[in-house]
Amino acid sequence: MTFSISADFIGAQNRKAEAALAEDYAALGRQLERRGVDIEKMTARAMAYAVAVPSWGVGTGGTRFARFPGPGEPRNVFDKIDDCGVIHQLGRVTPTVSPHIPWDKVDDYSALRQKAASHDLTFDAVNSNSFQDAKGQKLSYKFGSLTHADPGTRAQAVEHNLECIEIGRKLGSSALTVWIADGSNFPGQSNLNAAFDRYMASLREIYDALPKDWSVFLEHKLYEPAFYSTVISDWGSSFMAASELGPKAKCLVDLGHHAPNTNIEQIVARLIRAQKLAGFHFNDSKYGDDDLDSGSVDPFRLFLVFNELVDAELRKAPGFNPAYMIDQSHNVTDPIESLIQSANEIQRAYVQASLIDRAVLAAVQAESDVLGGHLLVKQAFVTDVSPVLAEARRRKSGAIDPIATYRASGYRRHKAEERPDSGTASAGIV
Ligand code: LRH
Ligand code: MN
Repeated sequence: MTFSISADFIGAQNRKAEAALAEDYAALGRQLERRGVDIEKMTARAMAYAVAVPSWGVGTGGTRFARFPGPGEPRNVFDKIDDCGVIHQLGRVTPTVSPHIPWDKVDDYSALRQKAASHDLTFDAVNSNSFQDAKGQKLSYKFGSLTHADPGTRAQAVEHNLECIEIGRKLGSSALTVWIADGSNFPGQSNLNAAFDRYMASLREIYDALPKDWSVFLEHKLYEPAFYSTVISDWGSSFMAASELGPKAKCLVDLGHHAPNTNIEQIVARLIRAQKLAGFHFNDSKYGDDDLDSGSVDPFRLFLVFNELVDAELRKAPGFNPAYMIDQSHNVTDPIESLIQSANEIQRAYVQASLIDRAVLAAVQAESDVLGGHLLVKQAFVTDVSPVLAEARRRKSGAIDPIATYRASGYRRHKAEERPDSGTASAGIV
């Protein structure tokens, strides 16, 4: 029998924190009431919010230089689902897992689905992978995949994506996320226009194979691993492709995939207007695609993205139904703690942006009252909504203080005993 955290243990931990929470919640309630905000409405929104965790995020991540596995590393996707289960059990805001193929390939997908269900989890968008050569693969993706100059290699990559759709159907997913590393490192290495044409031809085959209620999420990225040109490098290329493909194709925004200081919230506003916002890969970064914990470097940027999302939600923007997913690499922290905290920071940005009275903001903007508008937005960002987030967890039988409860449970220590060290330290993101 493997170790799991009991509901009684969480309850016992919560009883130590309930009185302080009640006090903080009441105080915040009074503060918000003076601002015409009903704290119960905010708690209901927090309880309704959900973000997916990446299956690949519960193992220790690495860089091209090295990866330093921690104790009790998940050995396979079933271990990963157990760890995703703990993140949801304590935080109560991550009911779905986004799988990655072939990293999560198994023989019996209904067994995997049942395993997830045993943790109240379901599967979100499936990620294909034609940026690595899988074991036994005939043709290499060294020089590209869906846009490779060789038709055989493109066909192999298309076939892989069709296989991902089949796996997703078995897992109950309804979307395929396609990020490709295709690009070049030298001017003259590839024809920039022809590469995009090849991308469109390959995506057309994938798009036409999508089941009726499915979507394909196109993920753009400025650079890495290609360092001169990347075929789908920005939202413009992604939007062009999604528009040519059709209504089932939308643009996925990974926060780390832009040049430093890019106004990502405006890209989000544009994609919402065009009904082409697929959703997000949330993370944070200071320089490149650092895949750091959401809200850990620039929480104001995350908040400003949610300011656009909540505005769209409340004005009932047509076609607005983004998929919220985390995509991070946990190189120096316990991945479970990082994902609990990151989901909390994403939920925090959603609640903070919900504090803004949109009618009042529109009125001051109509008056070109510059600081008036800024102060309304800033006031929401500087409001500590922690009691709302903790109360939402308590009401959903989660942990008032999930990180402290996780540490007190000794879950990682138990997993270190149950999961013998694979001892295979390698380089790379997983
Ligand atoms: C590419 C990316 C993509 C995933 C991978 C793990 O940088 O963001 O979404 O497939 O990370
Ligand atoms: Mn991503």
